[in-house]
Amino acid sequence: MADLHATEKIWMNGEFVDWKDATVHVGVHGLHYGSGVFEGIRAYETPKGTAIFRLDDHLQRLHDSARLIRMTIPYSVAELSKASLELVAVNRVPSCYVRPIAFYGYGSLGVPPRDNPVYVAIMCWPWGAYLGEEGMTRGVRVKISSWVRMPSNVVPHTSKACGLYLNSMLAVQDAALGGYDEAILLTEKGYVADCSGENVFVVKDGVIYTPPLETGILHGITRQSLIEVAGSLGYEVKRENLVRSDLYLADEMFMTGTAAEVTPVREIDDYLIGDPGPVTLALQRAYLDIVQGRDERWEHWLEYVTPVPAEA
Ligand code: PPE
Repeated sequence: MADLHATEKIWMNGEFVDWKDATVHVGVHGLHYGSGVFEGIRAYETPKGTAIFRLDDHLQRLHDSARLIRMTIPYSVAELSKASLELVAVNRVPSCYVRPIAFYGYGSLGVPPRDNPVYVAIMCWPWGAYLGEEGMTRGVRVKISSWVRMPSNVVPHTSKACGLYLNSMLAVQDAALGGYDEAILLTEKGYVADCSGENVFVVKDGVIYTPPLETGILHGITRQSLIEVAGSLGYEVKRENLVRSDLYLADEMFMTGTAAEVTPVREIDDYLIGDPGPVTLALQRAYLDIVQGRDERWEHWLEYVTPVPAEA
């Protein structure tokens, strides 16, 4: 997990403000009720300069997340895309994490938002390996949580909504207290959903499995990318419901997410999976090659930042 390393500017409601000035009142609706939506995007250093991975797909998901909670974001995908690219440029960070957020602001309190404006901000800051450098090479230890993933008829889990992350927070805090790196949440029926901040994949007898979207998981953009990339490398990928024994008996297991990229899992509930296996390593390498601009077949997923000249 990352400490916030301040960069120079934050884009807030249409303008660039200094990092320290990007503040809100304690009466904002989003703070009281978690009524916001957010995204996590990464920008990478490539041979042709800094590029943001699947920027418009993330911003479209932000709009979809908002629609699911009946919120209208007052900036289009194109406007937010331009703002994100400019933000990374003005902050002069070669690689970073980009965090757009939209939430109900100051106006009235009480559960239904009324005259609350929708505030929109985009931050970016350097963020290294989500679960540590060692996790990326050796694999992490994960634990199935006793907290169940919120079912889609309680809140739409396909919305990357702020309030939903209490569910993830409880799960990952419990896992950390038990000495594990990350938590896996199951659905009420006992199917594998996702981790606190990643989607789950296992490999068994050469076939790759991942839970289907009907499970009520976040429609991960890394997940979706990896499914396509794995297919192009000749692997069979099945979207199937998994139960906990499928994880314990897996030949290989890994997690995907913007922050976590492709992180191997070496142990689940103290069942040893082992060192990252050949499929995991091949997909991790393929993903890093793509996001870092070393594989031109997937260039269409990269949006290049136009550098701003250094001030005289
Ligand atoms: N499931 C959850 C619950 C989730 O939060 C994420 C992203 C994913 C799956 C993977 O989605 P995608 O990034 O589109 O492949 N989690 C963000 C968490 C960051 C945070 O801790 O804050 C992320 O990876 O940006």
